[in-house]
Amino acid sequence: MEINYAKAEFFTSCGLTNQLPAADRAEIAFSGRSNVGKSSLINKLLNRKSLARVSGVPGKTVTVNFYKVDNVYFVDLPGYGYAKASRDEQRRWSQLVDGYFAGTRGLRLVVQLIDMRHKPSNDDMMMLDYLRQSGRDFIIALTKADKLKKTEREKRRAALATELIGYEDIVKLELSSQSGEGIDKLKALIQAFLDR
Ligand SMILES: Nc1nc2c(ncn2[C@@H]2O[C@H](COP(=O)(O)OP(=O)(O)OP(=O)(O)O)[C@@H](O)[C@H]2O)c(=O)[nH]1
Ligand SMILES: [Mg+2]
Repeated sequence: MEINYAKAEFFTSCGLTNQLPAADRAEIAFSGRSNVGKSSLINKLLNRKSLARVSGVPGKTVTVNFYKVDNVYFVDLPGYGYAKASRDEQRRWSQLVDGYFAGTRGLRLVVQLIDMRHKPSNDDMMMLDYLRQSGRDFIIALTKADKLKKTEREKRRAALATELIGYEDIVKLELSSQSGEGIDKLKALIQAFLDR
């Protein structure tokens, strides 16, 4: 069944694993470092200006946010790698994310966001490794592509081929929540994983 993106609403925000909603439907999760564009991408997919809160202050809230999109949950995972996060906040992040992935949930696909402009951070590489080890299906969304001029983009594309060594088999999509580039392709992929 084709997802009806017009039927979208905020569902719940969880700061603790025991607050996660019942795993009663398929889920698509969005993961990536703080400020990479997770909330912006969710808003773009849902064609809503500010359903998912776009952060002015990154790394402030460590929560897993659930959106109900038709009969699927879109899950906005807390961003990692925020330089100013305290140890306490980092611990809360790990517990929450581990708790989310450890649960028996209807997770169909993780969209792992990486800023196309920069070399993936150590945290990005750790997250990719974590996803690979977990055996989850995931794809890589290269965000903020609109910020790169044509030649810069070609350079970054070539560099990423070596920076993301070991992930040649993973689908990579160049995206922009600003211009809308790649959004239809991402929707088609999400649909394919839901229909599998
Ligand atoms: N130019 C451009 N800016 C973007 C894009 N996506 C996000 N941004 C900007 O990047 C900043 C962070 O975006 P968010 O969507 O809040 O990022 P996030 O990953 O949800 O951040 P956290 O919630 O802190 O983890 C905002 O200023 C956005 O406007 C994009 O595709 N292009
Ligand atoms: Mg966000």
